[in-house]
Amino acid sequence: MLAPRESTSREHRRLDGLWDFALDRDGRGRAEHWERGPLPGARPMPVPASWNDLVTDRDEREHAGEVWYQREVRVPRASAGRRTVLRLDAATHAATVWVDGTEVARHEGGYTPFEAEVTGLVHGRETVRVTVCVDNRLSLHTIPPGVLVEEEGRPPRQVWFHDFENYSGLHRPVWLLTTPTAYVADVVVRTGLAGGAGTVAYDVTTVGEGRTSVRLLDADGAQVAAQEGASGELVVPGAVPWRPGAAYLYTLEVRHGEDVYPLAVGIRTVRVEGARLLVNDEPVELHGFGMHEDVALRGKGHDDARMVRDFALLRWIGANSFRTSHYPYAEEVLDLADREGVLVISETAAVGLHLSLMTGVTIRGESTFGPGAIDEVTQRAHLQAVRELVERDRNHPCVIAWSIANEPDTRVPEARDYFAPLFAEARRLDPTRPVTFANVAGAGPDVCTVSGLADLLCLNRYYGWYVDQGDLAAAEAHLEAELRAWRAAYDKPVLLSELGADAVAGLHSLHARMWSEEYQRELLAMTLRVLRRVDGVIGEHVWNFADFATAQQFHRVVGNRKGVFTRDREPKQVAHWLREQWRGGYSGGWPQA
Ligand code: GCB
Repeated sequence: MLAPRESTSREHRRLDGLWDFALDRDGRGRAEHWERGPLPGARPMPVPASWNDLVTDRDEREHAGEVWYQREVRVPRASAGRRTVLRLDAATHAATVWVDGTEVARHEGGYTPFEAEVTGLVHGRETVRVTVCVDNRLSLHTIPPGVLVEEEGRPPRQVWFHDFENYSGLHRPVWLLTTPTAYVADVVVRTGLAGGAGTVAYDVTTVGEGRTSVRLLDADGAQVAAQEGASGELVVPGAVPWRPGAAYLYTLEVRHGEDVYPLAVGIRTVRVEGARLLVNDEPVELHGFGMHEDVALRGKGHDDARMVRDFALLRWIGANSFRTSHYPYAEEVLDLADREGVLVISETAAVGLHLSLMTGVTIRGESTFGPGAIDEVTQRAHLQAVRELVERDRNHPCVIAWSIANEPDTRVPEARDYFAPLFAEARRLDPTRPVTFANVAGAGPDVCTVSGLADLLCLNRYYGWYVDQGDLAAAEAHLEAELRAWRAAYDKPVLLSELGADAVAGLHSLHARMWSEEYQRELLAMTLRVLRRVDGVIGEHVWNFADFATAQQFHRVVGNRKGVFTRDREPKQVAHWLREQWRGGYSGGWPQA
């Protein structure tokens, strides 16, 4: 689905700001048709934002069920004779949308956009009422999965299998878009580089009568190639490639009839060859983070200020990449990564497909895949999540790989049956990028049934934290042995996609004991030293960029403290050390005192 882009033919209005909000504690809203009139007992709620940390009542914060958003929208005068679309960039986790009481959209999946054409409903109107019902409940059939625990005399309680807060709401912008009635519906580009020339193969989907053409403009706006027709290939002699750390963006101006859609294009290639990851045929190392869209008060609500600070810190510390752990991030984030030359592994929201980790709720003997657990209904939702991710993000030069899931239980043969169609679908939709998943501790090369499907091996490992606790010498030996076992089993690049230690900012220990800032630094130093010794390891994504909110657990100190930065984006001690490694070139030694 095309991201909203203004042009001479497209007018876009962001419907951000305060909406009316009602928390449907008794589940009455649908039966009482709250979409037909003003919401009962409405209070103000900002969009985009999670609602959870903006309410003061603890039971409300824990509410598992539906919440309602509503606002009046002034219909743009310019919409007459044009197509009008209502687009929601993210409603977490499922939503139904009405315009003046008429249902226009339903969507499942909390981190991908959806839209509805509302031309007929806004025609001739000055204002319309938009109502959105958002459901935060997770089940074994949703991505991500969860379980609703219902007990006599208590409100239902949501349990989930992933390690971050189950924030909910309208997390990203809501738009009212107008386009001509004949319009560009989709564009797919694939770029190549050969003998100093760049190629941009394009495929445009259109609706309505009109001529289709494309022009490619360089960063100064000068035309470098042009062609008629809905598909073809542009050749750019002397193309400036998009490189990590040195992004160069062209604009593909796509025209159909009166409609103009501008798409940022970076000309680059990515592929895996043996145990190397190549961008523009040059081997790249990945140094960066698993991140989260998470900040105080807003929760998972997109915030340009947070985003800009996060990218500034990535640059400050010398990181060149991140994984969108554990869900597709806002498109604004990918746009900025395109501009900054940051490499991104884009991940679906399939986190927690491992029922014996994390929760304390026992489901079907804790075997993850099969009837009554993660089954073919879940797999259908997961397939849809893969499709929506690839279809949304495939034109971004920053995206160098697709991650199908985080830490599924891949020790069992059923996992391979479950995952094979998901890998196949990602490759069918995009044969140009490596496909991967983040492998969980315990599913080593001898037992993992899914790694053979991946082009790039992403391993999440916590030697020195969850295992070999406080014993970095043992951790060092065990990590190295495991990495060597992977390399012996597969001729594929290995990325340590998670490593880290919790550190409560301000907690110090001369002897570097667990939870101190010193221990976090020493664990990272040990891990990076091992990584540099093992051939075929292409880098590390430290867990996590910043501290983040989680469910309450005995091993969480008001959230996960593995951040290299605090939740308000200030550095812990380890940040300064990492900066020396990443910006100065890795020394391989222990940090200087
Ligand atoms: C993991 C998960 C991540 C957790 C992290 C931790 O393996 O992928 O979501 O937050 O460990 O800190 O336990």
